[in-house]
Amino acid sequence: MKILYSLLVSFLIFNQFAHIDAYGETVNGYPSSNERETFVLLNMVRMFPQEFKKEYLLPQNRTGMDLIFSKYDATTPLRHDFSLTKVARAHSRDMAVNNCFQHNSCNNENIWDRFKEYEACGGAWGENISAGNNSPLGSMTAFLCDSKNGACVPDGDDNDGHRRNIMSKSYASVGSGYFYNQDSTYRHYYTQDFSSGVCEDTYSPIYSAFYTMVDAKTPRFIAAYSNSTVAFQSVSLVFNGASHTMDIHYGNNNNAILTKDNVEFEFCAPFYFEALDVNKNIVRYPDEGFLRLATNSSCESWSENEIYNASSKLTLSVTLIISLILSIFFI
Ligand SMILES: *[C@@H]1O[C@H](CO)[C@@H](O)[C@H](O)[C@H]1NC(C)=O
Ligand SMILES: *[C@@H]1O[C@H](CO)[C@@H](O)[C@H](O)[C@H]1NC(C)=O
Ligand SMILES: *[C@@H]1O[C@H](CO)[C@@H](O)[C@H](O)[C@H]1NC(C)=O
Ligand SMILES: *[C@@H]1O[C@H](CO)[C@@H](O)[C@H](O)[C@H]1NC(C)=O
Ligand SMILES: CC(=O)N[C@H]1CO[C@H](CO)[C@@H](O)[C@@H]1O
Repeated sequence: MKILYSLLVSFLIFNQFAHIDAYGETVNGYPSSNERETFVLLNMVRMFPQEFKKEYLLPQNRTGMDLIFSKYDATTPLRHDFSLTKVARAHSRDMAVNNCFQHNSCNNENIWDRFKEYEACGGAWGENISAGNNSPLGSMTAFLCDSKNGACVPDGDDNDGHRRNIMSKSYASVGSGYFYNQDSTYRHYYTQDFSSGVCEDTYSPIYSAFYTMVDAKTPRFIAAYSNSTVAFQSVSLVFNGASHTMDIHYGNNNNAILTKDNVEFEFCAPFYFEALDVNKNIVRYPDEGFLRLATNSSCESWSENEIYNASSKLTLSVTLIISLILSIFFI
């Protein structure tokens, strides 16, 4: 009996932590849907700044938009990092709940002390915060514009700190945090936390992949693929069980932003991405489980099963607690 329950407990514990070595899953609610969208947009901007500017910035016709990216070159995509996502979410939450807007915590705890509490593998850190935007794309535009007196400032201006952080070649990983509180001054709070280090040893040529909402009912699926030696042959979106080949939107088979439009909207539908490389290896993103077309909080951005089961996490935790109690009882 004792051995049986001990085995059960270690299996369940192993199962709960197994995701941490994989890439692209959600662990304990990190990252959320909004945070995934910000992450894929970040890599889109870093890998193809000129193309992003032409497609998403210039049509907004704001003064100074044409001066953006006159100096900053395209650079490598960033990897997702859980500890950075946690510190970023914690800060967005702090600002939303305690209603402040600053880099230090609302109780004035120093920003870098907050980083040290969560993350220990970076030599250089940076943080961008924005508030009040109701979409990740809106928040990204505000960061890239770095507006002063109503006009976007040029690259290299004293006021271009957000854009400089986003394009910095010193960073290797990022976490984006988002928190909403309708009773706070700006309601939507975004934090991007960057690090020169990579805490988790998880490599995938698909650095990030998700979707952005073109309008309330129109998703555009986006995948960022990068490997200078191993090109992809094709990248697919498998949406609701049906496979769709994605198009190279920017770049080439070694370094690309791929997109898929015109997939019929279905709330909470499961999907994942799959790259077939020239060596015939298949890379799945996320490694395990399914992403979700989650336009509101009643559907999480990732689930272990294709058939969404909001209660499955709770069931697992309850089983774990019961088996722990039982194993203590039997020791
Ligand atoms: C951009 O805005 C300016 C002034 O606000 C306007 O004169 C111009 O026609 C606009 N251009 C486009 C392409 O919309
Ligand atoms: C490209 O992919 C190969 C095989 O997965 C991997 O060993 C290599 O480190 C990757 N190279 C780069 C530059 O990411
Ligand atoms: C979320 O969106 C779905 C589909 O539009 C809708 O049926 C559901 O009521 C929404 N839930 C919340 C909490 O807004
Ligand atoms: C969802 O959870 C319930 C309750 O634990 C379980 O009975 C059911 O089999 C689960 N369904 C799926 C599809 O995982
Ligand atoms: C901590 C940090 O890197 N903050 C930067 C975020 O962006 C602003 C731009 O307004 C810079 O001034 C900060 O240094």
